[in-house]
Amino acid sequence: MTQDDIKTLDTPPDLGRRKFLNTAALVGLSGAGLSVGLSACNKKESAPAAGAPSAQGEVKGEVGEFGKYEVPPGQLDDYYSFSSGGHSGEVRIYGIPSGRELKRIPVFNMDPLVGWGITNESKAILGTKPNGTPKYTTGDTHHVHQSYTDGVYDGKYMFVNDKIHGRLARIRMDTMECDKITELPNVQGFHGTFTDKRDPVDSKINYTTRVFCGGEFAIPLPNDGRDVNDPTKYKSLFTCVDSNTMEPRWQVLIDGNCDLVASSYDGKLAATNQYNTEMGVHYEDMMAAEMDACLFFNVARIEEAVKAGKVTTIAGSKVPVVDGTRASNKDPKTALTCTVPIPKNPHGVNISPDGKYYACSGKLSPTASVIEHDLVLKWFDGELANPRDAVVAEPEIGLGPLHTGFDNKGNAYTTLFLDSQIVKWNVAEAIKAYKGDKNAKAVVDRIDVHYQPGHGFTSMGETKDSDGKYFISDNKFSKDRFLPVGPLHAETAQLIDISGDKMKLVADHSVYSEPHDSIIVRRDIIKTRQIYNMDEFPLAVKDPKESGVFRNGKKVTVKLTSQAPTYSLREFKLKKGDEVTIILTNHDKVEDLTHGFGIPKYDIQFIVNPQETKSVTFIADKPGVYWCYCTNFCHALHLEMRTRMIVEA
Ligand code: K7E
Ligand code: CUA
Ligand code: CA
Repeated sequence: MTQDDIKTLDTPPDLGRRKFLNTAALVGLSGAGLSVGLSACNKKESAPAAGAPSAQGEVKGEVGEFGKYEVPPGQLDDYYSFSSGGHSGEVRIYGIPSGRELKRIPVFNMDPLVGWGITNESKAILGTKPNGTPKYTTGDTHHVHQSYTDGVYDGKYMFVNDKIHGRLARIRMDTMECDKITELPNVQGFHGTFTDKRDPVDSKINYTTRVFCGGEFAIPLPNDGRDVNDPTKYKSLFTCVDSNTMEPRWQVLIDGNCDLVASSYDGKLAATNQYNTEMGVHYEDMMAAEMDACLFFNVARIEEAVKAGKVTTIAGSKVPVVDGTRASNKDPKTALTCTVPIPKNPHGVNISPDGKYYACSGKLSPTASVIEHDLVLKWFDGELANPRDAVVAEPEIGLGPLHTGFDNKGNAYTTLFLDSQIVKWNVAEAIKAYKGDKNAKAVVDRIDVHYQPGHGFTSMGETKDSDGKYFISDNKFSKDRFLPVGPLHAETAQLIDISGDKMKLVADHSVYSEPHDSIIVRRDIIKTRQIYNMDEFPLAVKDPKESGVFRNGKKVTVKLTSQAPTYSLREFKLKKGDEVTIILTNHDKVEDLTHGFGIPKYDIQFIVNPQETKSVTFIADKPGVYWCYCTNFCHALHLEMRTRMIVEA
């Protein structure tokens, strides 16, 4: 910053900018020969024309109608949106309706800011190779869902899958940090996941105990080089993970593949759509059949079978596996699974908030199939001969239907990938039409989105408390909607007001690739902590006086604390070849007072939040002086917050 820059800060910046923008907008209009537009513009007292930059503080006319969706400076959003970040491997948190990005939670990726994949604590969660580096450094998060108590989010945990390496992560909602990661045995392409919404077996337990996980890619089991050329030996597994221990409880061997997963509100069923009932290993083969399926799992029967020991195991894993293949589950009275035929290559299965219906869309069919929960249960009781009769509606809704969200008035909102639209349709009307009522009309409204939507979801729509206020369309392409930033475009999460009869597009939120799937959660459900408790960390350096260098042969422990704007050690000495563990405890108790710790040339960087302890281990293989400095701006003397690491030759 030069002295000139500092001087310009004295003039209120808004005033100058506003003047400039108004003039520029007018010049732009007259330059284009739009004299009519210009006079209209004058009447509205400089309301910005479409395409012209709008000046701060002058939202009027067309822009003004969106005012009620704006969150003024200093005010808070009504909802959180928790979003999987796709192949970034992380989870993001946004405020809704503003679209403000509030946080990124590193999960399956590396993150130098917080030190994820760098600190010993994060590596213990991620798992490591024998050389101490993280086992995997890539991740692909697809679906986020929170823990439930009796059908509504309880604010305890969030779960997210990693498609690429078949892992499930748990995020604590009080700190919004990942605390456990489980790798599912014998699963490749772990795609859909859903927490159960109540315990199906013990009626006294209302809270989430299970997380269901669908394996998408069928592989030889075990996948150790045998049977690679025999596709008939390829199978998928549907896994249940205990949400408390994060250990896999059981797996179900199935034909075909799992894709998305849904769980029922009574805890009795879990469902997965199957697009590859053909068991094709080549692209064309997966589209050969006219009908694929939605596969239902009878959770109580599976758990009984596991208890009774009717299980096998697959080499390399101790997790009990039950047989859910079609050939072994023909008798409804004993079946663990029920196959409901659904038109061509469905994608997405979602349950309505009243717990009655699943919507499963045929990606290559313009339909959404409505499956009645109670009729699937009837099939399991032997009272419904044909599982296809559990389908009670199949409205034609548009091209490329994928995912469905629900409001609190019986309407469904489905993303249409090929049509680039959201279609609103009424479930009860669709059922009437399916029964032959000529006057029934399923489709209520349509709205264009920009462009090619993937997931779409309603506010609180995955809970009994669905409130019918907002829908977000997570789009796969943004093309011309934002300032160009090179070949990799921003992606869009478009906010739609669904509270009225007509859907109304109210905001384009730009998102860094990729806004894969999200949930919108009422803010009162989330209760976070502002600081840690020092006692939670076994390694905590509780008193700055405990600081120092502690040597045990070549193994050296350096203990230090931070308190703005200093570290407890001004310097510390090591010898070349030492295996060093640095333990840093942040003694600041002030909300938001985070410090960092970076060591040049040693590739170490992490932060410690108030009252938090973190550690790193490395070999001091480079002699010299290394200024370890605070990376997180914390104090007027932040730049002075350093300690000197001296590595003696
Ligand atoms: Cu949720 Cu894309 Cu992973 Cu549909 S899947 S879009
Ligand atoms: Cu401590 Cu910057
Ligand atoms: Ca198919």
